[in-house]
Amino acid sequence: MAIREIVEFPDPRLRTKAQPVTVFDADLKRLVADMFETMYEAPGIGLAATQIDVHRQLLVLDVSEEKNAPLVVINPRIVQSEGKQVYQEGCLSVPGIFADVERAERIRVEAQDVDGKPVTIEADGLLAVCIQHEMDHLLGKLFVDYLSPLKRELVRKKLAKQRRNAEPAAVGV
Ligand code: GNR
Ligand code: NI
Repeated sequence: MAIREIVEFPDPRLRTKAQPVTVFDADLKRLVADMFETMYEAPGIGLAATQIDVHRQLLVLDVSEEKNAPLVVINPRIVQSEGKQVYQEGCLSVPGIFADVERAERIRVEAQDVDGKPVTIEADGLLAVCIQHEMDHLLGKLFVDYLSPLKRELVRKKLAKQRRNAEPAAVGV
């Protein structure tokens, strides 16, 4: 297992549209294991393959308090959605930024598990938010895209400043 580097906004690789997973083999299982390790270490409650520069329709989630409810979702499609909820979202690719986003309250998702077996997931509340957030990543979309262009520009500047302050120039001693 390995922790993978998480790509951050405004990196254009986050705009890549993911392709379906077609091969359910040992490589896929290794990729899923790396994604869980990367997500738990971050720590986050979800991770889309897009965020580690793998452009396949694959996401992992664990919205439990105890971090004992791992969920793998492959080639997901939302087949039903109802209601509305607003949740203050964050994103590992947009670190330190939080903003309210409106999404469906309840969704039904048809997907596949790591063996390729069809699964149906009924989700509401935070799990529904997280699945919709991750599915956006697979389309090259970020939660900051729901903000006004002005606010998005402020986010970009704040991230640039955070990076300047976090990474002092490497000078020898
Ligand atoms: O860790 C995460 N927390 C979170 C909080 C509110 C709404 C969505 C999320 S997903 C995020 C991890 C992430 O960036 N997944 O793509
Ligand atoms: Ni995210």
